[in-house]
Amino acid sequence: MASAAAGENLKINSERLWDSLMEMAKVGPGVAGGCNRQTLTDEDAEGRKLFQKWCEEAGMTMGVDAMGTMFMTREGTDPEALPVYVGSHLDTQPTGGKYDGVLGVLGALEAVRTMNDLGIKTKHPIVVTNWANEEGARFAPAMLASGVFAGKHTMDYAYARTDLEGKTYGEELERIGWKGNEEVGARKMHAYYELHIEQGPILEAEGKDIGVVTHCQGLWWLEFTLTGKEAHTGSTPMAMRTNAGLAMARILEMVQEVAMDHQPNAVGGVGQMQFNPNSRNVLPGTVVFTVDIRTPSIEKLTSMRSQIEERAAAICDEIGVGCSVEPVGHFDPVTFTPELVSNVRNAAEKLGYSHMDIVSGAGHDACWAAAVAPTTMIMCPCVDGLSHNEAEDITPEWAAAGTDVLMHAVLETAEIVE
Ligand code: HGY
Ligand code: MN
Ligand code: MN
Repeated sequence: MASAAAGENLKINSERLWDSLMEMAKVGPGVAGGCNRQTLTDEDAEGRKLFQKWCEEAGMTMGVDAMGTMFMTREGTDPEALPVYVGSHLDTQPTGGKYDGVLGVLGALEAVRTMNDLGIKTKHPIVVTNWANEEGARFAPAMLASGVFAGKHTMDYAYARTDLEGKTYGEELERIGWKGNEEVGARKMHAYYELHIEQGPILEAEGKDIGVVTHCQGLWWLEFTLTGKEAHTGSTPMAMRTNAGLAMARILEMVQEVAMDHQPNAVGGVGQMQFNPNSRNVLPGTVVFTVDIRTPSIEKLTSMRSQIEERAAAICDEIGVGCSVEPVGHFDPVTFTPELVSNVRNAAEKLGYSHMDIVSGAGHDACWAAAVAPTTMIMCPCVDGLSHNEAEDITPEWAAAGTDVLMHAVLETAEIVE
């Protein structure tokens, strides 16, 4: 089949893409229509095998690194040329959606499938990538494997991360049989592209098909451990209590206040908390929770963190509760590579898709890829901006538009060979 000229408005096979998304969604199903395919679980292993099968059917060869990240290579014509990497993640939140991360991985696969259909050759190889443990839901921090790849975390730190049952990343990676032999970060990238659902309301509200992602907001995950005194919730007089639960409640309220004081474009909240001993009639001895704060402004990020830590210490002093804080996740605001951002914008223009520049609210593996290679992202809308919820939803048209733009931007960088 004649290879297509770069200028032609090539389109991917949207039915095939949608079928693959629906097929992958059956692996590690949730209880309300979404997915529970948490990293390094048996469900994750099953999803990896399905992805490997599809990629090998598309003529790609697999490499796996020691963090379990999967690299599926489509050869280029110039073996000396560094590859263009394109991907995202297949792991999900415990009550995740069908598209967060998955669209980026299977969209990249669909782009390769379409290149195969059209007999397109590229100078640079193309590597479709499934980053391990993007979510950080089971093993904090988020984007752990891409963080090791970018030299932000050591392998020892990563392997020692534990889930709520005390299992370590290293043990679980061995158990599911996906510990690869490649040195993490040894691969060099010519460029990295990532397609992702927006996970926010802007594109849908503005009626835009494509988000041209120029930046990603920065983040701190601050894990607080508050130490109170276990005591009977019934017979202990109020004046005699050292109540870590009360301190936690006041800190949560304060985090909300600090985030609102830093508007616009700042967020703060808590998603995970453990009471110990977590018994209905025992005041907690310890309360452990992680504060998640984010903003595109490095000044605001620094200011929010210091205000929250100072005010939390004062709250705990007043109640007589011990307070320790450990940062368990961080990246500064990211600026993506202008040349690649232009490729995305030009592709959307050429294909006739409405588009707007956008800053990513969520963190992505692209945030760490940007530390080691020219990098950018493409976003598609999601219904009501909802994500990290089993009701997460997109339309086949949004999925196809995002994947069309991804393919064109990748081809621009990978250079079609006539
Ligand atoms: O936390 C995040 O932003 C991403 O979903 N891991
Ligand atoms: Mn994601
Ligand atoms: Mn996510």
